[in-house]
Amino acid sequence: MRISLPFAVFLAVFPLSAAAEPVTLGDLSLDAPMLRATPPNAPVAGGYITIENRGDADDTLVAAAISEAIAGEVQLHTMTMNDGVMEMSQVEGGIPIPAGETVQLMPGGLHLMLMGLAQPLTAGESHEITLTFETAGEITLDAPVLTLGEIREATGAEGGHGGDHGHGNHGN
Ligand SMILES: [Cu+2]
Repeated sequence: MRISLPFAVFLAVFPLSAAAEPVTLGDLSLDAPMLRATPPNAPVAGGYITIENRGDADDTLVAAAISEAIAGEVQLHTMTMNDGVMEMSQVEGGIPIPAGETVQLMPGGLHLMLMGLAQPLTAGESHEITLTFETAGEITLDAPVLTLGEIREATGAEGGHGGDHGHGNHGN
């Protein structure tokens, strides 16, 4: 019985560690892509990733895509405060990834939004998501589906009202 506890902990932790392996695309380093698990009949789901630009030139995340079996389209969203209410809207012209900077898509901030979900996203699954950058080009990454709690832990996102409110409005 003394052996079983560390082994169980290893099994529980390993999937997250594996998902955290950064991937290089040109001057960009892409880390921890993830999708948010949804309740049944949710029309949308959030997607998150951390993008570091190690180059000397700005780049832009111009598009994201996923299989039609999962969602109709993937939009690039931002959250803004409007009269005390967090609202989300599409980012015009894509998400800038300035030279030398790291841009983190996370709950309550910039995020990918899967629109027209064909099925609920269940924690433990993973789905391929394709990102297109103006300069670095295109890459397809395997993004695990995580619960909001797991995503907040992984991204350091605030557990506050804002992120939940925007997505709850839109997503439930
Ligand atoms: Cu959104």
